[in-house]
Amino acid sequence: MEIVLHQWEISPYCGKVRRILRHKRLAFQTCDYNGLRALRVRRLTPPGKLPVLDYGGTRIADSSRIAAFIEQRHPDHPLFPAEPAQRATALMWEDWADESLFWFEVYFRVHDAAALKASAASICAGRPPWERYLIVPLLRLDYRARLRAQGLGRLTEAEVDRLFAQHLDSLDALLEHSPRLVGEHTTIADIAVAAMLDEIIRTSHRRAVIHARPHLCNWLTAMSA
Ligand SMILES: N[C@@H](CCC(=O)N[C@@H](CS)C(=O)NCC(=O)O)C(=O)O
Repeated sequence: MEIVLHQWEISPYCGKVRRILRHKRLAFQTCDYNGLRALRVRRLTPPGKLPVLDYGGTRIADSSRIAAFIEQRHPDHPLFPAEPAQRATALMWEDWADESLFWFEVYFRVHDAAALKASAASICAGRPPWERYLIVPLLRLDYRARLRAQGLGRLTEAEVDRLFAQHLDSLDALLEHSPRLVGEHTTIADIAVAAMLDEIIRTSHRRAVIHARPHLCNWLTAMSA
């Protein structure tokens, strides 16, 4: 079965799907939409968002739908706990990572020149250099507008840092006495949260505040093993 992930390397949702496929021990190829190739994403799926997964002849968009699809086809190494309350908790974590933590990642990317530069290098890799001068300002403008609509974009950087630190403290406290966010084994909860933190670690100097939390740090290391 050929599996192709249509992605941007730096998209945390695409990172989430890479983690899902690795967790399931599934071989896959990636197809990047860097630079102006991004214009082709709408041909893959009308919402124009990535990740999109081609699984044999089936095309699935959206990381959560991809997770559910893969779980159904490959039940070994489950992503979703069988016990109903644990399953519900894992789904809530996934939603929190996708809908809340994601915006911190975006904020730290577009409000920091160094992080934006590192992201630009990835999002324009393999493309003619001039595309970077077109795409990066557009990306910055677009995501700053989305952040304002979402709400975080109206807060000062100090306030966003305070809220982020509070989330990290919560994660660190929860992980002090538990090896994973839900139960003993890796679930979609761990994968979704780690995928968002991965991108902050990759491009932002905020990686230091993540690494300062020992239990969170141990969990991230265990998750990457
Ligand atoms: N709910 C979707 C969100 C995907 C998403 O927002 N992807 C971003 C990249 S991080 C995207 O495609 N942005 C392009 C756009 O919104 O035009 C999922 O879980 O896959």
